Amino acid sequence: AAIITMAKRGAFIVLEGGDRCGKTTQVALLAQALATLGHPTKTLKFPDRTTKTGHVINQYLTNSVEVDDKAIHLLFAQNRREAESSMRALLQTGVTLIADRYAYSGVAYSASKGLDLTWCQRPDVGLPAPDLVVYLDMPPDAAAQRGGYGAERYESTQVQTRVRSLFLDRLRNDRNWAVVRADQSIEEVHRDVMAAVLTRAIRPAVEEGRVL
Ligand code: T5A
Ligand code: NA
Repeated sequence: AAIITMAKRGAFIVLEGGDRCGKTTQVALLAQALATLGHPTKTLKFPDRTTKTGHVINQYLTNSVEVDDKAIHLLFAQNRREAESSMRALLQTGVTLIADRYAYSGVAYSASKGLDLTWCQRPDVGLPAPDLVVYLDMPPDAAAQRGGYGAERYESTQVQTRVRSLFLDRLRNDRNWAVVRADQSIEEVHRDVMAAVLTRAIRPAVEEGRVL
């Protein structure tokens, strides 16, 4: 039979969680593992602190400027919007995208300050939706023990507790979410992330290479 060579859309995977839960570590390990399995892979990080909006966001997070709660919310959303067209182009050419935070962080952190949840969701409407969100769940007390914790704006147990409960609400209500315990060793977290990704975002290799 003829082989149909239409490029398959890449998978879009997001890792979410509270501060210091290990997202950056796990995004890198996941990207490496998927590349080894033959999937062209690209990683993204939100906020992207390298753009103009990212520069202001970085100043805000490091407490060197104050910005109105609603205004900074819109700036985080704009920072994602800047990446939209390149994300779509990559997915279309078959690249698997792995994002370190996404619009869900935008909603959880802003809503934790008392902003209306529906209002918080609005500026991200229309962005590509992930195939799978892996939520790295970390008790705030355990996160506080990790290196570097406490340096940035939202890194307090009080804020992290509110953020976590907003993430857990989302997890309960969205079937595209999977939860992984983040208070395990790096290798154990990676094993659980891989299991979720291979069963729920990437079709198992056995299916892909199916023969008669
Ligand atoms: N935010 C973000 C908003 O308010 N609105 C938005 O729209 C968005 C997108 C910046 C902040 O902005 C907020 C949320 C944040 O408060 P960020 O730049 O992603 O977001 O900052 P963090 O989430 O704090 O990222 P970190 O780099 O601090 O933490 P990670 O990426 O979760 O964790 P990682 O991998 O860097 O690990 C942290 C430390 O723990 C160790 C690592 O070696 C490192 O030292 N570690 C482990 N130690 C023991 N066991 C493990 N399993 C470990 N895994 C990692
Ligand atoms: Na941080």
